[in-house]
Amino acid sequence: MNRTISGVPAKNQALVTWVEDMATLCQPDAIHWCDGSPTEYAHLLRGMVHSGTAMWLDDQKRPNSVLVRSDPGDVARVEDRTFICSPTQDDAGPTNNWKAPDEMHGILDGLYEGCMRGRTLYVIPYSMGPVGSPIARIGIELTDSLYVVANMHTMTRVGTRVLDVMGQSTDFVRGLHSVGVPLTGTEADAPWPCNPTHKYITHFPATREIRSFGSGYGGNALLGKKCHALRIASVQARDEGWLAEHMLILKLTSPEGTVKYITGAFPSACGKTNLAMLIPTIPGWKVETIGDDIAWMKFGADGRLWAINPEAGFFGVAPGTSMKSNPNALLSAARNSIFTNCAMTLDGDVWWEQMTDEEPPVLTDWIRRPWRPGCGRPAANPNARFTTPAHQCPVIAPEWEDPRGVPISAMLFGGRRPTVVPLVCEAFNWRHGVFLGSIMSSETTAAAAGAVGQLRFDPFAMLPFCGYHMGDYFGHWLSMTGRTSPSMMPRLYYVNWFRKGDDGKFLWPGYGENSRVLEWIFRRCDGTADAVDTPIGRLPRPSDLNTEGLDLPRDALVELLRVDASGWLATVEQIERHYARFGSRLPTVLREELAALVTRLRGVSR
Ligand code: GTP
Ligand code: SPV
Ligand code: MN
Repeated sequence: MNRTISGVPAKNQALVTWVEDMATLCQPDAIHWCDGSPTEYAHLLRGMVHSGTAMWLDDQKRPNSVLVRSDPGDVARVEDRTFICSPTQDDAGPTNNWKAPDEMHGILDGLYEGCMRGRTLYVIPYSMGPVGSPIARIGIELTDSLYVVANMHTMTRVGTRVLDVMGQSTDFVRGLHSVGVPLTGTEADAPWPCNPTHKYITHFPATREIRSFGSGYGGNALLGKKCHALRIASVQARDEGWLAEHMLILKLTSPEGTVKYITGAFPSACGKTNLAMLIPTIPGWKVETIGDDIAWMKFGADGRLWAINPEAGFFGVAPGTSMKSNPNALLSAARNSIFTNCAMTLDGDVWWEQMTDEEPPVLTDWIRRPWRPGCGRPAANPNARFTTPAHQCPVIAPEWEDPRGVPISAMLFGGRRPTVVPLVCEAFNWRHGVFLGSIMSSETTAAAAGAVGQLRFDPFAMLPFCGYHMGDYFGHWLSMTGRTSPSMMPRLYYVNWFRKGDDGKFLWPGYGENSRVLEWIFRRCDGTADAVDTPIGRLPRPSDLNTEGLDLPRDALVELLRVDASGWLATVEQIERHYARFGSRLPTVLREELAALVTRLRGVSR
């Protein structure tokens, strides 16, 4: 077939052959090799506007930015259509959907056949992590979605320099993505093409392949993010002795000028972006951002764990982001950004719930309908997002792209827990901390399709992202401490910004006030803050937290730091059922930790 080719094809023989094979299968009209240049990005945006996928925002208010409205049926990750196709079902474990690799390839090949007719196949060479860094990894995404290419430009490092580093190597992750809507006749393309009946987000960890079909949204389609940097990378990390985690990375500087780096695992839409760029309410403290969603961590020669952010941009939750809650996120997205499923103001800017104190009198909502305050529907989709270059963040740390990464002093685990879990709790030691990570649970959010607000276990915030058996994953975490001396390991903390009072309101003000908890953690790492041993871990007393200037009733703080022994005992049965899913692959030390917790709790509640 006569197919136009634009851009500069790679010299890498394995890559060229694979691209040809995939083009033979998908039958695009044209192939474009992405160079990652600003010219290319400008061309992508113009193309999206031309096809009706995107609209320019007002150039004074939001320079070089567009608003994209997706199909209303394609607005979030689809966990029930996500598969880990490891050679055996046991390798995928009980928390992942599984199909045998051959069977899945058979299904997908049927769907991919001719799926790009009438479209262009874009070849995106990308690096997760600074190009050429020893920790960075290369992937190639093939896609027929302009929206995906434009987002990958911001979220990863794309282009010719990646191909240069790659040389003739065959060690790269192969990702194939299609929206699954061939253009066969003369009909106009949909503004947001996606396949209404077939959606598959599939991973083949053994061969480092990703196949995604039918959706164009976020983690379903931007394959560098969850598919590569978490699901495939978690398997590589297991095999090679490192960690690929759903974690923010922040830099915390004390008034004395001492620096510590902290990571935090929170489930989707549970506060990573907010914590990563918070403005402390306590004087003299400073938070700077390294990453807001993913951390890759390896041991350095010094025995410490060093983390890099494999991404180059933020794909941040828009609703709730305001100059009060997270000014740094809003300022990051002031220009050069792609807004997806936000509402639009009359003067050509974006808006979403809680962006401003007063709601605009009239808007166009995310489904292009007129919207007025009080009309009973949200103006923006609850999973509306902004795609923004990380370097635009006013508090991005100067070392955020350091190829060596940053050394980690503490790791946080947290989720949305209206009851039981206190504001903060320090693990007694590494294995107790791994226990806490393994029993993390949180209310579901709009980041994934399905019901919102349902409590589920989400160990290490990795439930939808772990590419292998979760029981083995716990074992991998436990094994980390054997790779260095215990004093080199980060301290582990369970935090909860989301505990609610009897009135159903959050007890803790959150956001910038979370710096008070960060201060305590910082001082614990330095050995200068006190804690009391409780059955669940080490907790600050109210007087151990810096509460100067905090507008919070004393009984609220007492409640936030109360160990609810009967509440914990009431969850033990659920934890046992959660653990039972992992069968013989559950490390015995975790069962021992649970038994020890029960003994300690019974001791106090007697
Ligand atoms: P993903 O990008 O989906 O992985 O999410 P994320 O963890 O980065 O979530 P993000 O920081 O964007 O927060 C999502 C929601 O949590 C927003 O609606 C915030 O308003 C809310 N949120 C964040 N921090 C806090 C907090 O400290 N307290 C309360 N009550 N809400 C918070
Ligand atoms: C998440 O859901 O955790 C996200 C957004 O960070 S997505 O890229 O869609 O996975
Ligand atoms: Mn995420």
